Amino acid sequence: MDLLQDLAWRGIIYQQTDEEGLIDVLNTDHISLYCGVDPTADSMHIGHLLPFLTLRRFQQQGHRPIVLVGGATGLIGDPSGKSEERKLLTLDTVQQNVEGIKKQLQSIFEFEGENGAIMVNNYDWAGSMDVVTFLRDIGKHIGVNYMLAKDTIASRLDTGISFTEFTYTILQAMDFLHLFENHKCKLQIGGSDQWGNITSGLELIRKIHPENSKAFGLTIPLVTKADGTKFGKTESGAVWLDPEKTTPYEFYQFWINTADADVVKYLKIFTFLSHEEIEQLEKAVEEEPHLRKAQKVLAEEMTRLIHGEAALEQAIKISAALFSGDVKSLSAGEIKQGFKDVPSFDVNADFDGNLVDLIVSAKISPSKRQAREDITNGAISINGEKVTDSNYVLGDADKIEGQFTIIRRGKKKYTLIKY
Ligand code: 383
Repeated sequence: MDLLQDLAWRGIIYQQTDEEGLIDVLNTDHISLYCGVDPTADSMHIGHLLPFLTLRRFQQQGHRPIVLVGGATGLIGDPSGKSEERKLLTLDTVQQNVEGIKKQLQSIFEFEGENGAIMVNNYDWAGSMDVVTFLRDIGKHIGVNYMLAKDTIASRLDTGISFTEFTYTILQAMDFLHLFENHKCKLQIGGSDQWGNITSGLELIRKIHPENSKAFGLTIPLVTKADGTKFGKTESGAVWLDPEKTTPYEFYQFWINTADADVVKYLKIFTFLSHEEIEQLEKAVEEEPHLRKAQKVLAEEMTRLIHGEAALEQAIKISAALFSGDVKSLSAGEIKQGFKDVPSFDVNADFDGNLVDLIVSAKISPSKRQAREDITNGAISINGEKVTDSNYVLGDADKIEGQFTIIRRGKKKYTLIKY
């Protein structure tokens, strides 16, 4: 099975220009291909992952990926999929964001070797282009009627679109042209929202190089969930690749919580597992869904890919500790990850260790009386161990690395005490 067949099997292809042509080119040659990301934040989230993982599939087959960070386009704002004009980011913010995103992309690709990835920033060519050159050499080739017909622009004509955002698609087209001319880049891939921008590039290449304009576009479907809710969102917002924003434990949990109805699809599009391995897991979902084998493998593969082996081991350890309630074995760093969304309480400097007082001030039990009752009833545990003495005084041994005590009331209600 060749690369495009594999992509089709995985469900990674949505739209394509000239399918036959691309098959021909890939069969005869190794190519360079690209995908871009705009630095609208200092981190990517899992919504960005799929096109870049797809670039990696091409790299594994000997092709050269070009990853483009939009230092220039990020200053303009892609109207695709947006119903309102974007707020401009400052030059400083965009430059900081570029650095964050570059670091993340660096960890996803191999930059050494014959088909090592290349990282480019469109600010390097678009940032200094003068307006007269832009209008004469680029703008002259793109018809306004052609632009108005694009979904992303047509859908904004009622509510309004600035000339700035209207022009965005030409900037992205210029990138494709630049990479076509300077890196022999023949293919641009992106999410389905990028179809209009990708085809603008092909239009520009065709106009400027009519004799030799073999270039292609391919889009990837939007990742959907069987229950109709939006993929990649949790109660606390987007799932970021930056471990400071979404800890590796949270990242792992996100994938573990995949529904049975989605998990095989996600294994296909997000992981590099073989067809056989995925088919085995598909069987496991059908025959023994309660074991959640497929979810575990998905979570492991993704966490290892983005955060590395050590962070994965930690995420598994934290998950097991939270599941069994045996939290004593966790380090302070692991507690920070695992208890990020749990209510917490900072003790005062004059706190004398009295458990009943602590439970009341941390709002674990509503009154002293109730607190004593909860303790004697065995409803309270400290760092995973039941405490039934209502006169208990917390000591240093109850402070994990001098920083935390985990108090649990009942089965699940955790509170993180911080010193
Ligand atoms: C800029 C200049 C180029 C080529 C691409 C770009 C960025 C592009 C864009 N992409 C999205 C982004 O940056 O806005 N105009 O957030 C997302 N991508 C990828 C994928 C996706 C798209 O980075 O569908 C999801 O992640 O294409 O929304 O020369």
